[in-house]
Amino acid sequence: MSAIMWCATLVCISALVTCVSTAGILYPRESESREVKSLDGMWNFRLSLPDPLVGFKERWYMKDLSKTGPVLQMPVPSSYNDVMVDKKIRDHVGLVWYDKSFFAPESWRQQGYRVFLRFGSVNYAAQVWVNTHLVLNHEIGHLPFQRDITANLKFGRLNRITVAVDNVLLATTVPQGSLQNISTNTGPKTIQTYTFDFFNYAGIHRSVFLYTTPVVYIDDVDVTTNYTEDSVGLINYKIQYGGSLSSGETLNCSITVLNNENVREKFTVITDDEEGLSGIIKIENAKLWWPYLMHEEPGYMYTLEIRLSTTWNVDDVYRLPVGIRTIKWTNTAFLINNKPAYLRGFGRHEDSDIRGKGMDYALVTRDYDLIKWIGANSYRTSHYPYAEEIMDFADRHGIMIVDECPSVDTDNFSDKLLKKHTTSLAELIKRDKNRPSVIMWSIANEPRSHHKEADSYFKSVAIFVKTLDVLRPITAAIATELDTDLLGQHLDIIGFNRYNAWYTLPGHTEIIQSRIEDEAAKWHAKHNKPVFMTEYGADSYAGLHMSPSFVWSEEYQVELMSEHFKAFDTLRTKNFFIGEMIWNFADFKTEQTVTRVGGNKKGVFTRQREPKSSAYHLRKRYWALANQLD
Ligand code: GCB
Repeated sequence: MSAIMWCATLVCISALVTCVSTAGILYPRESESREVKSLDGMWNFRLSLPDPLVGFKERWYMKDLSKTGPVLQMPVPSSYNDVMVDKKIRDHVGLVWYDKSFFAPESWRQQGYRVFLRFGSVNYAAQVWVNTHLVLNHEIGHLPFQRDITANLKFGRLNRITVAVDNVLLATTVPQGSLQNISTNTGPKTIQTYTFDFFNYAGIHRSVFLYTTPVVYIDDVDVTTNYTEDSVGLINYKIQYGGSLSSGETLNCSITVLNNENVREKFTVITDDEEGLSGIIKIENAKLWWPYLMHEEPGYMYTLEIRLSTTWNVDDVYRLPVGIRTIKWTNTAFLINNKPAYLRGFGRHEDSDIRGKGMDYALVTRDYDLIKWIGANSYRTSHYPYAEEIMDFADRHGIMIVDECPSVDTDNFSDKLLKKHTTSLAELIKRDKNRPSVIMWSIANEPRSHHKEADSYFKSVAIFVKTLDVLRPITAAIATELDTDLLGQHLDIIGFNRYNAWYTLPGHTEIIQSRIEDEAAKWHAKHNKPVFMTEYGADSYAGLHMSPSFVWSEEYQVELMSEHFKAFDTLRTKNFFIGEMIWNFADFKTEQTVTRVGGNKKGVFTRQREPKSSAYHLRKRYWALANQLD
């Protein structure tokens, strides 16, 4: 199979990728006017073999997948290339096909509902048919996409959804990859290669929902929050509706505020327009959203109950969780509710045995329990947006999120890539803009930012993000050397990744303290901006003990951390250093390489979420820091 052929596969899938849409992408929530039906469960599944385009050539979307040949049953959500033991599936490069039948109740038609089909994430590119009609194209994994499919449904009968998923990564995808042709004893073969250090999991990774709305419906809501000195919480809101009003029909929007016990709050609304689509809500004696351990009641969330009434249609009701807090940053500090915050956190991955990146509530619950057990208050969604269900936990537990787009290891700075990169940020910001937990937008991880094209490329990315959100700072995780980096100048807050005594001079933990102190100070001196460490760490093989400490042992990981802690303690006295995020929360799978033993082992927890010695060590530090600072 030639590379051209593979490219054709992807182009075929992504040809209809449209510009950034202005429509909303609110998370589906049940209400008096909305039903939500999950399509999670077992789906039919087939690899597109032997010819990657066979599914298109034979038009598999026109019939039941099971009628096209032998199918497997694949769980959704999950990564198909982690679930099965067949190596052919794990290593498959190119298209796979899914389909599922579902029932669309006749009552939906009778009530005049619109029906939306929504995917939380399909990695990497997806094309979706409903009853043979092409309804959706989406490129870039980790982000939701949806469409009103009412016109394509058969009510009172079974319907079929078919999804083609393409996991190929190229120079113009986000993240990037390339294909390589190799010869094997069974003939030529194309393999996917990439530079990033996590497994290229693929499939339908998050929940698939059908949800209904009235004909005129709440399409999007924008909120920003503030508060006055006399404890009045202020919520600026703006509502966008979808659907069109008939001639002579009027519309009215009303809001109720509920506290976290679902009891109506004392509030007033001052609307900007006759319809009540935008305005300001004032809540007396408001409780602020605080990060974990900065307050005895972290993650306090109100609910905005939004009711959209029209003359002739059914009212639409949507309940949006909202936390009231402010974010500010100066040349030296990051402040939440006007109080300087120090980030005690992690880099993480959506990764676990068997399900891959498949969203799993049990795992998410365990992870947040561990995050709180260890005394952390933050993490970076390295290296892509995490599931909305995961972000909900962050809101509710008061965990601060550095929200990252899927740009990893960027080494070409073409206009085509820039467009996709900014599209990923637009979709991310649209999805997460209302979340109090999101404190920064991370626009990249470790781009080759010494290339001269990186300057104008990242200038454009930063300007683009500011057109969408001026209230949160922009950051990135920089690995380029300080002297040659061209990205830092475009950020509000500098994040830097360094692996002293690991990739650089392994075994020599004595280099760490002075190097980190020196480098962090230089980043600040160069840009006059707050600085935090977005990655440092060492692999350790759980259960490997060596005395004196030796690379890969639990002891070495602990020792390396201790040396960083010394540097961080000095830096904290210098007044520009705003946080530390160890790499990584838990061990995770990577592509096969001889530098990884069953994956990356820099976790302080194993993949099964059991603590290594480093977890206890970090716990001691994070709790001590919390007690000093909060
Ligand atoms: C990095 C990358 C991260 C890797 C890590 C490592 O700099 O940002 O994706 O996993 O190093 O462990 O090598």
